[in-house]
Amino acid sequence: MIELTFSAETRAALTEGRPLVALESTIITHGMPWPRNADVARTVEQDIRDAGATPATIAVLDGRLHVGLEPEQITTLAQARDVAKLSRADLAACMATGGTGATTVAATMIAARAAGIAVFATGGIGGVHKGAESSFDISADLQELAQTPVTVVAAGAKAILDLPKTLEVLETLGVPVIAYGQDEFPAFWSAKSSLKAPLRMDDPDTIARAHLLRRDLGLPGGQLVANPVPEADEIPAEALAPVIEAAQAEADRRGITGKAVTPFLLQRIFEETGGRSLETNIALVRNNARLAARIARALAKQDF
Ligand code: PSU
Ligand code: MN
Repeated sequence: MIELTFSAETRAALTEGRPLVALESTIITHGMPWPRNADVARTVEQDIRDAGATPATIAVLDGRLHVGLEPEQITTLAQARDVAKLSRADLAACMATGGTGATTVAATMIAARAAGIAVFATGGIGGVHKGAESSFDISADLQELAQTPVTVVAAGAKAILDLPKTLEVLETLGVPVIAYGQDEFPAFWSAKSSLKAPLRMDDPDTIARAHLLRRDLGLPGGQLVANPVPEADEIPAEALAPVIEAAQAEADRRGITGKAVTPFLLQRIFEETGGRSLETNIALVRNNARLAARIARALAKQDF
């Protein structure tokens, strides 16, 4: 078994069988600017505590895989430069070389599973990028959802992605995509996408039950819970579409590829919306953290 490094808080919760929620760290290092990123990381952790669960932010620090970070480790990571963005392909390599890296959805799922944490909250998952028919840019997050048994709460997939293709790939991979409390698949900054989600659930207990039933059926993989951003915080899809299109065109022009694409687009959209996209991003991550905590509690208390 892999050796994990726990924070005092996560170690106590795991020992006592209390509900935990995993959190990724790429959103801190590559998704939001300093110093707001450190602030948000701490606030989201507190949201989870307030909702009755224990947060476990995941990252690789000097080669060690941490499950739960101490407050000063979050601060250090949030302002570190040249932190690697780790997915399934490079998690072990970073550890082998004693490096420091932030975990994406895929790598966070791997670490959560290793630690015995079943629920994970993030902003949005990676997916099929626009133009994937020529670039082949499909996030490893989708494959991970197909093979690692963690329930991931996200605000859908980012509108910078090709959402219909993302849903098609998730269907092919057998990943349950569950819209929370509405029929439509949410589009990250917007609550609606005009695409119908394959599944809908309206309470944490049902989501927890489905998680356990998949396990009992011997099915690999997790579930994607698509939780719409609260309406008061959303940016309507129409307002965002031209901004996204311009950012994507610039990325193409500048030849930006691979794992640099998502951080580049997020940064450009942040600039072009005068920072409004960041406020929406923060609101939806907090909303997802609260729902994830409720699902984790439902899982911990019930023996379905
Ligand atoms: N959600 C956010 N901000 C982010 C990400 C998600 O609100 O920065 C990150 C996640 O870590 C996700 C990654 O796994 O973007 C996807 O990157 P890629 O498209 O390169 O797979
Ligand atoms: Mn990619």
